[in-house]
Amino acid sequence: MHSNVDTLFENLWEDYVDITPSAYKIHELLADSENGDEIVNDHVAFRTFNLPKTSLDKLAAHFLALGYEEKGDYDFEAKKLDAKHFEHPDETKPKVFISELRVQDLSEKAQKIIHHLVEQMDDDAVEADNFLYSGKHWTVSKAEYDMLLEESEYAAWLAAWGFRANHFTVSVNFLKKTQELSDVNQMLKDAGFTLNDSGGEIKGGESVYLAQSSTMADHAYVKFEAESKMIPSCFYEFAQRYKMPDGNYYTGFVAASADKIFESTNAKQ
Ligand code: OOG
Ligand code: NI
Repeated sequence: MHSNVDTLFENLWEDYVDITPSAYKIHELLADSENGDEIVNDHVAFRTFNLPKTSLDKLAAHFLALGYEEKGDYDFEAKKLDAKHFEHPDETKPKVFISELRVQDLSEKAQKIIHHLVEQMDDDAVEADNFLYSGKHWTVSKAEYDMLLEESEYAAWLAAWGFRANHFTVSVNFLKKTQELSDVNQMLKDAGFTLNDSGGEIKGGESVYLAQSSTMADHAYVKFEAESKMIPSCFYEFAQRYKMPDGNYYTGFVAASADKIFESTNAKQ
């Protein structure tokens, strides 16, 4: 287990930007870092399979050991996913969103591919300090990736990239240049970034106390069994939180919005 929240997020960030070069450019665009203007990270998200070796709870154990607490849970019927979110008592620490694929709900063929991948993992791999940014623990062929893609974009992404931060999220509330998500989106588009427009560029809004947008994932080379191919890697998200009637900012997630954010790594149009 990691000993320190901040070093964990530093390691996650290094691994993430390696395959998400847009993240650097977006930092430059949104923050004046030379003048000490830092980006505040709202949350980081992880994906996994609901098998014993890789379950959501086993990933979550890394965060619970660092003082995080379980807060909300979410169900994504069509995508066959369950998710939970976690918060740290120190609210300056990023929130964590972990989802897991209900493998048993996929076709026999897809289940067989996924079981074959996870069988290649050591039983206790998930407990390693660096597990959350350790990538994939298996060999996967391009044909297997393509087969998974037919059924579940999520399964295909996870088979190709393994365990790592799927995205970081800029907290729009803490930006200096603007605190409005629509302004951020405009800046991103003016700079040539493609936004995920599934369900509209802005998902949610003041009525659900959370407005979100995201870029479409960068593309990066991934090593398949016999070849390397460019496929969608990771994306960057932007979140604006609103105060609830009790005067506190909403700290949860919104399933209907999250459902669309998942599509930021879609390989098929
Ligand atoms: C997670 C998508 C959901 C959010 O902020 O609602 C999400 C994923 O793509 O793995 O991040
Ligand atoms: Ni997110």
